[in-house]
Amino acid sequence: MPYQPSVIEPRWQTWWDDNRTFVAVEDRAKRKFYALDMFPYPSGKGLHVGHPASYIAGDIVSRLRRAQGFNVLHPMGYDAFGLPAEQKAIDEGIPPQISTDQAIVNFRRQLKMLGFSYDWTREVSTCDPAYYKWTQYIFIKLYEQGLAYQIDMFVNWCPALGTVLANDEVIDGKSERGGHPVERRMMRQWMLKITAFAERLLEGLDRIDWPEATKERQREWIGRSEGAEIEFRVAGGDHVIRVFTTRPDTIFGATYLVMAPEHPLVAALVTEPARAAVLAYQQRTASRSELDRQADKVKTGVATGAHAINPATGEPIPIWIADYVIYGYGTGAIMAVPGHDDRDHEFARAMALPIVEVVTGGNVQEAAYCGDGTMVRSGPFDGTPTEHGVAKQRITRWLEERGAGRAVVTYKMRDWIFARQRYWGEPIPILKRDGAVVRALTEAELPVVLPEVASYLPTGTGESPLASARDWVVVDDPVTGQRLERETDTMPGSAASSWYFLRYCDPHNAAAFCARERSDYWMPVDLYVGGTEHTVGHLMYARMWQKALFDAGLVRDDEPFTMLRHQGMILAHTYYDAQQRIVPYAQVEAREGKYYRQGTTDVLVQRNEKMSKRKGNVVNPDDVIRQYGADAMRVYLCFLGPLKDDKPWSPQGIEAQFHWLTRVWRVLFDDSDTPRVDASEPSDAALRVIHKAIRKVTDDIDRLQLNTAISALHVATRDLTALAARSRAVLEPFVQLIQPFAPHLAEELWSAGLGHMGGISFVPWPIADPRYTTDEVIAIGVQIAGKTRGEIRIAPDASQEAAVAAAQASADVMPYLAGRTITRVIYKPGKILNLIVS
Ligand code: ANZ
Repeated sequence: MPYQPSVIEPRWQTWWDDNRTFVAVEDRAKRKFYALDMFPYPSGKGLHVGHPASYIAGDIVSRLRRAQGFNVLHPMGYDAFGLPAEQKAIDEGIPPQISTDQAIVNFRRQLKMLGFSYDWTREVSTCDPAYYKWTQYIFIKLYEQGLAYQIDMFVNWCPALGTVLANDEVIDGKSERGGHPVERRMMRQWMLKITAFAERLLEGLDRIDWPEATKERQREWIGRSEGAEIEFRVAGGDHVIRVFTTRPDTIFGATYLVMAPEHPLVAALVTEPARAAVLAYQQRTASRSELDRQADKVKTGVATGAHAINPATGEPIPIWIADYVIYGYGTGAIMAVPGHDDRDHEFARAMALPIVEVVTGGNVQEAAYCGDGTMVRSGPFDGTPTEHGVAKQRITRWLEERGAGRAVVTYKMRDWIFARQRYWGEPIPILKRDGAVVRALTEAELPVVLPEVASYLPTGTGESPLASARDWVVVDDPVTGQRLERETDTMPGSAASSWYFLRYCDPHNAAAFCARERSDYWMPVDLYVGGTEHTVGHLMYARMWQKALFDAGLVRDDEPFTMLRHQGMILAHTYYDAQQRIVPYAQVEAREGKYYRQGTTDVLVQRNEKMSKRKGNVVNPDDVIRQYGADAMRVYLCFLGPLKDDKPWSPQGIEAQFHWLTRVWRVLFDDSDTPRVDASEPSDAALRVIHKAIRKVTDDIDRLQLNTAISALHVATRDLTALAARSRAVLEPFVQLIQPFAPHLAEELWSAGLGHMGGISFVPWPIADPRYTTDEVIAIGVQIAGKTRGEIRIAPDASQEAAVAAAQASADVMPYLAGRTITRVIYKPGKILNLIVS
């Protein structure tokens, strides 16, 4: 019975299931460890190798922590609502519930094949009414806190998808999914007030162990700006325009004022002669996205004919509208200071508006000067330096005393659009009459279950397909005694994933989304592994929900994820022939650096690319496991490189890892597959090998440096093989070190090779004995041109560089090297160093 993954892997998976090995049970006497993976969207295509690349890391840490005595929660589930299932329903007529269930069956099978130590009894699926009842419940909690509200607003409307999209679902004016054009449209939308948490979302980042780049992107997305809100009276009327500025110290240089075209005051103050041009400009910008507007090279705009009084100078300045001013940011209006702001400078040049220097340091007629300097042409402030914000503070106070301004903090982030006009999502649990909210449902009325509909097609009117289920929509409400209508919008994809980590703590609770004592025990998550693409979506939303639940007294912690790590993308080696055609792996023959040969003539170029069906370079986990086994796949994905890097999958690489696992097998079994283990005393050399490996592998898993942990295990395998180690005291810890990476093989070796019953998962993790991990030092002779001249004390496996350096530093040898050059080195580690000099 040589190493046969196809035989042992299914056997151990069944054994783990039968023995409930990974079922997590709350136990206050034990320290807990919560390892969370970003749950997959169960697509019809099945698992992508990118999924295991991330899940393996969390599994390895979970397995280490279990052996270290932690009570580990390691769950898995499905983020099952979403557009692809709905698109399939439209295209193929298969109801989303059915195609999603089929996909889940396939995902579960594939995940189980990989030997993950998930507690499968805690599996959740977000489209299950028993789950989304609680998503609806949390929505109601948010509504009760004033955090869910409706507003008429400009939204990203995608006609092709028939739905509104969030800003992060729109890329370059096109929908992220499908690449359809997106336009601006005024619609009534459900919103979540994430902006109310801006300051806390920033502050919390200082308390969590996340990659710095990820924190920085969240900070940028929140976009905190300190500045002032300043009031400009409109000349000849009662209107007041408020502007937001980060440079109040430049107010004496504000030579015009610009409002966003959609600013509601525009209609009230526009003069008759300008009205037609203003209207035309407003219509033109209405359909443009914010991104496009800000990217414009050439600034456009029109004058309203009205004027405002600069509160600092008392002078009238013209009021313009221009689309470089965004309605949703600050106050939707700016004081334009062309001398010191680039965009204002461009605009002033284009429209021939005056440019005034109020801070010294540049030539403002040529270009805006944005640096610090001394205030000039600024009345009582002349001579004030602008550094360190002193001038800003003084001028803000001065304006405040005159009732014209105040210090404010503004954030770039917007509230979260929380409605989709689609079918396959959680119905929003609200009853309305004539479009206005009458009441939120109560917990007892949940879940609001998705009705069956005749057509999943978007209605195109902006209403979701649910609107056509009239029997479901119309409710004779016992509470109000009125005939009401259900909200027909559904929640966005990011709703369910904003709290799933709480449900895992208490997945079968029918009376609460998660009992407080359960979340108190398991939360916060100790290790969360997932991709960077969720940085400003899911990872931000989940933090907000946690804070809202914290405020409602429903959870203890206000940050859900203590430690976060990212995994990179798995790329594919793709081979092209001279005609740029893709060549299948099987036809690729000899390798010469970056070039490969097909048959005898063609030279192929290999590139690392994103896997895609179209390129035919997608790696299917089923095929890999069938050929090499799950353990080889797990080990290979770790060995590819640092977790967070993008790295190419290579078919040759996995074969090498399969061969390594075969050698691991041979450490425990001889050629006739008889266990080698005996009760002999271990040799010093073998103890050194194993204890060094224990130290390195443990440290590396802690730091998620899985590739170097595998290298250390390669070395240990080689050395134990060379030493023909048989001692139980060495072979047992060796198999334990293999366990997190290749758990099926380790279980087999633990039972068949070492004669244990009861599995390896909870056997206490070995501890490195420092007596065997500190390097041994021995004396070796140093010869100069064959004559012994002295001795050096170095490790028996020290490198040649280290040996030469030691010789050069030795008092005995040094005189023989003075003024000479070493021309050749003959080094036998642990024996002799011979230096040839000239
Ligand atoms: C006058 C000024 C003078 C400005 C100057 C800058 C430099 P951040 O840092 O991104 O917050 N601004 C304010 N609201 C805007 C809006 N709705 N659309 C477009 N631009 C807007 O930038 C704040 C600055 O961006 C504000 O300060 C304002 O221009 C502009 F020498 O006011 B400033």
